[in-house]
Amino acid sequence: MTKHLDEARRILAANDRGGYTVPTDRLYPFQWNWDSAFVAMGFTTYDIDRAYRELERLIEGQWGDGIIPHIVFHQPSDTYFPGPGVWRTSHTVPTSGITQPPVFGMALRVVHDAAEQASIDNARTRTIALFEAALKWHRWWYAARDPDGTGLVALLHPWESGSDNSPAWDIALARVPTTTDTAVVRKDTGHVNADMRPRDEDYRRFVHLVDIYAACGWKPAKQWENAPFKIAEVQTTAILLKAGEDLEHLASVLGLDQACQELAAYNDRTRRALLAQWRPELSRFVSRDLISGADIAAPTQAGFIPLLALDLDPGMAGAAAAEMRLWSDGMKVGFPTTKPFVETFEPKRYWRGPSWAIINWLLIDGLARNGQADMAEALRTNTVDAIETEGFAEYFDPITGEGCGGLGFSWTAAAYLWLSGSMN
Ligand code: 9WN
Repeated sequence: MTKHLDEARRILAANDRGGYTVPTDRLYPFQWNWDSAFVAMGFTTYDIDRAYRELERLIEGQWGDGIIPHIVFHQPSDTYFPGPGVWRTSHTVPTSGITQPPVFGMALRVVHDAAEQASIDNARTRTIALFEAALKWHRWWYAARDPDGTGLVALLHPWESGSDNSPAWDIALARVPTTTDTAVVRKDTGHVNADMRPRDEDYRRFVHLVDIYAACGWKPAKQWENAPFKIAEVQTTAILLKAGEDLEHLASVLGLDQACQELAAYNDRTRRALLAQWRPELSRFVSRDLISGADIAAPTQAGFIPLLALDLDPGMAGAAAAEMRLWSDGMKVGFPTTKPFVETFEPKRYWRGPSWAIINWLLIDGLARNGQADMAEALRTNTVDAIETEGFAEYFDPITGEGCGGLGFSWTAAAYLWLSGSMN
């Protein structure tokens, strides 16, 4: 184990670009939003100052309206597409114009608690500055991505989910044209096998959406009006709620009473809305396509992520756990991001089946929260074993256990530090 812990720390050091961590060299040469939040939690196991730095560098990319974009282009690099020229945003530190799951608030609580325990200097001041940024971002989520006040937040681009080519988007994305005036010059397939990546057609639709939002001047209200892809999404909403709970807790321990009340109100509404997305006949939660008005029934991991943020009654929790067990049965590495052997399941293609350590991390916490300690522990040891066997791969083929995608991956290292640690 020590050997692997050392290796995990070496990977984070190798991917350090000056206070922020790239997901992996060349394939992802910038700072990614939710990657950095997981990485910050990994850092708390041995370097709390560096954990704070990771979050502080990320908010250098925050815009005046509160969004923390999904990529911060701190330094130029030509090994990734699409770069700043395609995004056409106007922030001083170049950034993309869309966002990613708000794990940030969860990470901030973890970092703050560790700093308090270790009596780190300036912890309160550093936490408060990051807390203000997080609160602004949560306000942005509700204003920009839930203007009707439903309690569920919507994604306008598959990249915002972090699960880019999930089968959950197939129907909605098929409505998005493949036309674009932007030259689509993919770089990813020069680094990893094309069979493991989203398809060319997906990329053309991804870029079409970027074109539309750039033409809206990245103004949230205009984007909302013009978006051809709009999904009220349960994985992101659950993460927003869990992060909202963690921020509410921080506001309370820091004595920020008004913020505490504001967050409690957001959280209460979202809790009710998320719970209403449970479908007993499927034993999981479902997202809604806001363009067609239809439930998204595609069986993906997103349907179980709400366990992270809700306290389900034992009947519901048991049903979700039983369904998860069915999906994991016979898999070498859990938890598959698409239900095995349905038509859309592809065990090596990115978010269409493979197991990801950070998704497992969220599911482990969700299972533990909902009285499924044995299952949580089984998934934790399975994830740790997979990494020890195959290394710090981007993700794993659930059937064979093979490590796939990029190697020396930061969030896999962070997940290992966290999941293998005695502190949890
Ligand atoms: C687009 C960095 C990111 C992750 C996402 C993952 C992948 C980017 C891409 O890599 O997305 O954001 O170009 O494929 O899907 O979850 O944050 O690791």
